[in-house]
Amino acid sequence: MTITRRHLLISSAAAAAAAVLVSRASAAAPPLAKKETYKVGFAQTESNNPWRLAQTASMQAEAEKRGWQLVYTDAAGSAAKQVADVNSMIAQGVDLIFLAPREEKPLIPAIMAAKGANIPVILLDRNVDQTLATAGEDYVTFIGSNFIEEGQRIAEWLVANANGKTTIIELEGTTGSSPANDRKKGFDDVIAQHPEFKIVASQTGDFARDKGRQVAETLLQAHPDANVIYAHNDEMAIGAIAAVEAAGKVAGTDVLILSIDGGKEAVQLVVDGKIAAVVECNPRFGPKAFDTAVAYANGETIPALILNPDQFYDASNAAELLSTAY
Ligand code: GZL
Repeated sequence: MTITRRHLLISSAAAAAAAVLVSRASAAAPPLAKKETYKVGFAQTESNNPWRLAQTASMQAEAEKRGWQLVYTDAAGSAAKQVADVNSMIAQGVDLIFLAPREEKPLIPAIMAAKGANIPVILLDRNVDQTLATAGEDYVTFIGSNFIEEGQRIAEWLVANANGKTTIIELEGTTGSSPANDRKKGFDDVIAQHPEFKIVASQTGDFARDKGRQVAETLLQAHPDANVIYAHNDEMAIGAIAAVEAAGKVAGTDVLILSIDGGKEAVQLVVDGKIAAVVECNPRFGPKAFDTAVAYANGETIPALILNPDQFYDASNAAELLSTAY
């Protein structure tokens, strides 16, 4: 029988599937040996906004402080490249990988490849589809915020403070990412319990300022009656302010702007009255991430979720807390 290219493709797919099945078979996540210092990977999603830059800076500073070698990669917005980045870290023989999975599903093969190479993975900031990978088995833990709660808190603030502004445009984060999925779920589920509120449009701005501005401009033209914009992050909220003003309206007076991240620029805009409320999502992961790796190496039990507390800012506290914003 001649071996055709089709046979080879089928056999390699079967081998990949078998590898995933095999790697999921073993119950525990790979161990981390106790060492003085480590060579660790940090696979970043992209560097397209201040939040991601702040996260990277925090990880690099912590590695520097501890004298650990950091293998840093930037996937430039591509989940496929992030998978390749993780595979390159595996090939370099890192001791552990810190991964911020850009989207919930495409990074699963990377997590399983690391497990198959006996390299532990700690998820930072973004999570993966929980039906496809399990903390404590396929990766060590997830460190980050409760994105559903972030969306809920913003919606509950709006319900309590709308003063008749109930027609909502939603600017979603990166499609397929856990913060976008969960910030939408948290917000929309609360709004659904209050029939006087209506989400008239919901579209991704990819967590980016200019895309957020463009999408907000388009949606404001389509829905001139909209008087609330809920952005899944500060960058899109700041872009939305520009769109509101380009439409000849006043942010904070004609249109309430709601956001998540709580960077200094957004909290200042709360002080200025242009953003009504923002839930913090702190990007400074370094200390907690590295402490968790050391605790894991020391044999401590690591919980499946290590949740960061998120500050809430509105006109009542923004001026007082501005200096503490990241
Ligand atoms: C949230 C993080 C999000 C931020 C955005 O943990 O993944 O990605 O909210 C960033 O600003 O792009």
